[in-house]
Amino acid sequence: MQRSSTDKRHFIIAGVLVVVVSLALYALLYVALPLPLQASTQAATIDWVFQAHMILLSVLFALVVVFMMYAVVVFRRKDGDSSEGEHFEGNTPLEIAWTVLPLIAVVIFGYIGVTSLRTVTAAQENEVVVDVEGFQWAWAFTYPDTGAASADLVLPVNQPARMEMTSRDVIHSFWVPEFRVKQDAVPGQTTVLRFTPTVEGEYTLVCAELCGLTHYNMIAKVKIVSQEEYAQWQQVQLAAMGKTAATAGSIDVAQGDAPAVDN
Ligand SMILES: [Cu+2]
Repeated sequence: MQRSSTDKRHFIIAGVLVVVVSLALYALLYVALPLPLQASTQAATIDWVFQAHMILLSVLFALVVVFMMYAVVVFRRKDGDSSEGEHFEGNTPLEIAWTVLPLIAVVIFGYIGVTSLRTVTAAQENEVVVDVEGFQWAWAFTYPDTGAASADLVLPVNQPARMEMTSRDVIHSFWVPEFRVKQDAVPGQTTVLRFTPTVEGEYTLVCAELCGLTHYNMIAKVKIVSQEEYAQWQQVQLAAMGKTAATAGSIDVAQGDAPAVDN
């Protein structure tokens, strides 16, 4: 009886320490590893999944390290004690717990991953389509709706965008950290990346796939602007290319149907 009540006390103390260390570690990670600006609707979903994993990591770290350090410190050999430790074998409830609980955690996180991926990649109405071509070591953007072409990626705020991507040479990867989503551009294939920018401003598109000598400098400017500025920019691009909006086809996507913003 005496024995089991002491065991219980050890478990309660270690349990409280696990909770405290988990919270402290998560707070530390949250402060020490701040995420970039959240500038797309997809970013909110991805950040939620990311933070859920950070919480899980904090708890797992605390669970392992607290019990280990507690045993090392509290059950250390006392001075003058040269006796052998107690021998014991097996603990069925504990073994069931450490098999079933991780299994449940894996299934829950698998479910969260699949549903979040479906949300992030879902097709949306009124998408601005941009053909993106990656090549060693730059990016080219063309707008099939108007025929405009640019070395900068310009998109209207709060309107879903769909990148139809390919590569001229080797595999590249389209990544704007503030939008969170990332997708490879593969020679001979068209890959698709969707995001809805939510904050006007200038961002940097970086290649996230090691692709050769100046991979580090394979960047492009991304400008998220209002619908009006976007329409104007399209006109300017077309004028510079010797086309007009009238001959280049419809520019209504940009000007007319301003999207119903639902974010
Ligand atoms: Cu690249």
